[in-house]
Amino acid sequence: MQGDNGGAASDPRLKAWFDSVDLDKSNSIDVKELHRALGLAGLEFGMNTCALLIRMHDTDRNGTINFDEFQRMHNFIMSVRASFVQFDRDRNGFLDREELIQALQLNRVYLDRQAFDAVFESFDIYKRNTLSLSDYIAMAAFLTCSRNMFSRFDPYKTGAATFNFSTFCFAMSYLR
Ligand SMILES: [Ca+2]
Ligand SMILES: [Ca+2]
Repeated sequence: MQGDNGGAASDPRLKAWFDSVDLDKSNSIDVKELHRALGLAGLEFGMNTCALLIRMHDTDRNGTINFDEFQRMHNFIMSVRASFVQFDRDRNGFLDREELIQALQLNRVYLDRQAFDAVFESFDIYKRNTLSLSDYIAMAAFLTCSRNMFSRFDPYKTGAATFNFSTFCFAMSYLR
């Protein structure tokens, strides 16, 4: 589920899109600009998800997205979208639970059934028992950030970590 950042030459169409998204011409994209732009692109995200997408790509940690960071965000979204299309076998624009399990396995995300159901239900906000592309991208961002945050608490990759209340709140504040 990670977007790939090959450092390829930038796409002039992507730069044109970035400039059109950057309404106040600050050379950076803030959460409101991102929310509006993704909505225009048909991706309906809550502000929290837009903020999470910014946090996970904000390499210089200034709270906004410059063009380099934007390219990596774009790559992430496109790679998640490609996996959505691949697993939406009946092409109805939604992933059901079985399709989602396969998609996660391909991305080497292994959750037990209780955790899988909890994650699925938290992103199936309209209780349709399926995930739309927007839901799926939001979930992929959450899982990618969860994995990154977990690995900070499991530096030797034992598969387990210990949290106290402070470190748990620290981790959760990055993910909300
Ligand atoms: Ca801006
Ligand atoms: Ca930044």
